[in-house]
Amino acid sequence: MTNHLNAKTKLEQKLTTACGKPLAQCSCHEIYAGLLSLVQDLAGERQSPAGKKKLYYISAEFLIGKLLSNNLINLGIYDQVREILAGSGHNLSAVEEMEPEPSLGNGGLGRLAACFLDSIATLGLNGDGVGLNYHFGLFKQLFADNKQEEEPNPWLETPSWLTKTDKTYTISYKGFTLTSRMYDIAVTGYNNRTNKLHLFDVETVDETVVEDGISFDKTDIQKNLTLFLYPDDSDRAGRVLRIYQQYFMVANAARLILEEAAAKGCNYYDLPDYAVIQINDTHPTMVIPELIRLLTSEHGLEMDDAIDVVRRTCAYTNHTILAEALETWPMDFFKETVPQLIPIMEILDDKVRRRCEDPSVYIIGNDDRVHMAHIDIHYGFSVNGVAALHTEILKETELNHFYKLYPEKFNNKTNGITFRRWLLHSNPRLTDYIENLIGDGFKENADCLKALNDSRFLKNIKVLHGLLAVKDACKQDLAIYLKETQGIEIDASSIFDIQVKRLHEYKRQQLNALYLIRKYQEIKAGHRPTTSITAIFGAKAAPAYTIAKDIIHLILCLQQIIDSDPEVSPYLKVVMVSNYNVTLAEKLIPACDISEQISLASKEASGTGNMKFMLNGAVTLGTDDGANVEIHELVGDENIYVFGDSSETVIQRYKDGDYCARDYYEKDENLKNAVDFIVSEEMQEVGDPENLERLYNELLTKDWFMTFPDFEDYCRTKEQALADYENRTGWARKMLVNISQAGYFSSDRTIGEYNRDIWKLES
Ligand code: H53
Repeated sequence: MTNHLNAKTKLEQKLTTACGKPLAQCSCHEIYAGLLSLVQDLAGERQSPAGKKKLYYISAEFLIGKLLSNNLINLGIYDQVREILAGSGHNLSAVEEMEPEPSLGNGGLGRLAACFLDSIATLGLNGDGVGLNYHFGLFKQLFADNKQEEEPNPWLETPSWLTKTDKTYTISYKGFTLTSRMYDIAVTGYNNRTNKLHLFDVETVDETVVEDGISFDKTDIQKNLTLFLYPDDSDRAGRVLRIYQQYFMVANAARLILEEAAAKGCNYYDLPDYAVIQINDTHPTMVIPELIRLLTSEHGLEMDDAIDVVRRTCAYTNHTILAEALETWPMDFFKETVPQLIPIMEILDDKVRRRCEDPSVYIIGNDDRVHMAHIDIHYGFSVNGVAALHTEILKETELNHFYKLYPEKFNNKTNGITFRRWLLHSNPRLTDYIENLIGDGFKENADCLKALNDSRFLKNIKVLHGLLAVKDACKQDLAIYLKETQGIEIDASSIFDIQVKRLHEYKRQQLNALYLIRKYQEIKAGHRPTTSITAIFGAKAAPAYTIAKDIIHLILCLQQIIDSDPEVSPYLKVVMVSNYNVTLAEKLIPACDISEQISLASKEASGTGNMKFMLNGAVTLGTDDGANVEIHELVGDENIYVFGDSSETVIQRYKDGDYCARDYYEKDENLKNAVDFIVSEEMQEVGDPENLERLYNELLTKDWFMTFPDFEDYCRTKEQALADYENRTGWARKMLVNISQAGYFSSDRTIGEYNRDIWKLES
C-alpha cells in the first residue's frame, strides 16, 4: 500500500512537471498533452535491447486507434492516473476525448496489424511495424440526403504520438526522386518491452492540394503521395498512384532493414539471421524485388544468392480469396513508375517459367500483368491464411496449384485480438465483473477466461443477472454516447443487433437490410416483436464502389422511413452511425446483444470483429465462414446462431455458374416483397430512384454474393435468436459461455504461433 502511494505520488509529480502547472489548473487538453509526454518518457525507458534477429511487419494499414489509454494500461499506470486525475477534478474519459484517432487504416487488415504490434511487444519480441504516414487517412464519412459523402480525415496535430526522426532516404522513380523521412510511434507491450511503428512520409507532401471533398491531382506525386490511404483507383492515374505509394513504403523499409542488419554485423548473405519480413497482404510485395535489387546492385551479391537470401527472409500472409483483392498490375505501370524493378521481376518470372509449365503460377501472366501474390508465394518461405477454413480453401482451391508446388510453405494462423484494448480498455465494467469471479489472471493470460465455463457460474442466477446488468449498463453508455456525439437516440432496453465492418457485398449488409424490410412489413401487418429491436450498422464504402454506396443509401432510407412511422418506430429502429472507426467500435461492441457475422460462406477470410463481440458477451448470428467456424466449435451449437449455405455448397455453386437470383425471388413471397420494397413509392420518396433501382437490378440480375439463397434461413434463425433473448437467464448463460471461450482468440496466442512457426525470434 505504501509502495502504491509512493508510486502514485511520484507519478503525480512527473505528470505535474509534464503539464508545467498544478493539475487542477489544467484544461483537459493540457492534461492530455502532459500525459502524452509522460507516456513517451516511460515507454522510452522500457526500450529493450535490439537482439540479433528482428521482425519487420510491413503493412499498408495500421488501424491503431487512440493510443493514450492503451498505453496507460500497458505501462501499468491506468488506475493510478485515473485516481490522480480524479483527485484534481479531472475525468480520464474526458481527457481521452481530446485525442484524435489516427486514420492509418480501413478495416480488419489494419486493425489486425495494430493488435499484432501490441502482442509482439507484450510477448517481448523484437519487432517493428513499417508503413506510411497518411495525413488524411481513408476519409471521414458524412451522410447527406441519405448518402455517403467523403471528406479528408486529418489527424496529425501537436502534440502528437509521432516522433520525427532524422532518418531520411532518397527514393528513385522514373524521372524524379523523393526524399523520405521516418516518423516513429512507440508501441508499448503489456508489462513488457517497447517496440516501434515506423511511418514513412515524403518531405514535399502538401495538404493544400486537396479540394472539393477528397479530390486532388493524382499525378502530382511529390505533393500527394502520403495524403490518403487507398486513393480512389477508379481511373488509371489512381491505380498508378497506388504503385508509387507501395514502392515508397517498401523501398524505405528495405533500406531500413539492410541498414539495421548491417549495423549488427550482417554480411548480407546471412540476412535471414538478422531479419524476418512479414508481408501483410500483397501491398508490400515489391519489397521482394527491391531487396534483391539492392543486394545485387549495391551490396555485391550475385543474383541467385540475393534471391536465395530474400526467399529465406520473407513470409506472406494472405487475407482474402476475393479475386479482385488479389492485386495484379499491368507491366506498363511499372515501366512508367519503377522501371528499375522490371529486370528483377523478369528474372523471377523466368525462373518460375523454367520450373513450371502451368501459366496460372507465372509471375508475369500472359496478360502482361504482374501477379503480386505469386511473387510472394514463389519467393517467400511461408504462406499463411488467417483462419482454419480460409487456409483450407486456399490450399484446396484458390492457391491449389501453389500448394502442390510448395506444400511445406502453407500454414494457418487464426487471427486474434488484443484483450488489452478490446476488454480491459473498452469494457472496464465487464473486466471488473470477470475479475471478481475468477481473479485477474486473465489479464495476462487469456486462457484463464475458461474458468468462467463452470457450473458455479453457469447455474448461478445471481452471476447471470449480474452479467445482464453489466450489459445493460454498457447499452446505456452507448445510448448516451450516440446521443451526445451523433444526435442519435436509441432505447437502451431494446435488443442491440449490430453489424459493423467495411461495407462490401460479400459481407452482405444487404441481407440484414432485407430482413429489416421484412420486419418492418410484418410490424405494419400487426406482428410486433416482444422486445423492440435496434439494428445498428457502421461501415464505410470505398468512394468508387457504387453498389456499396447504394447499400448505404438503402439503409439510411430505411432508417428515415421507420423513424417517421409511429406504427413501427416503437418496435424497430435502424441506425447507421457515421464515420465508423476504432473509437466507435470501442463503444458499440461492449453494448451488443447480437453480433451479425453474415458473410457469404467461403468469402470472409477470418473476421476479427466476431472475436471482439464474443469477448464482450454478444452472441453471434452468422454463417459458417472464416473464424466463425472456430467460434462455433468452441461455444457449441447452443451458444451461436448459424445459418445459410456451407462454403462447399457456395464454392460448388460458383463452379457450376448457374446461380439465378430471380429463381429464388420468384419462389419466396417474403423475399419478393422485401426486394420490391427497395423500389417502392415509400422508398422513392426519401431516396434517390437511380441508386435504389441500380441496387434492385443488381440483386435481381446478379446478386454475385448470393444473398437470396440464404434469406429464408437467415430470417428464421434470427427470429429464433430474438425469441431466445426473452429467456434472460438462458441468454446470459450463452453470453458467459462465449466470454469463457474467447481466450483462444487472443492475439498473444496468434503471435506466439507466428513466432514459433515463422519468425523464430528470441523472446
Ligand atoms: O483482413 C482481416 C480478416 C478479414 C479480411 C480483412 C481484409 C481487409 O481488411 C482488407 C483487405 C483484405 O484482403 C482482407 O476481410 O476477413 O479478418 C484480417 O486478416
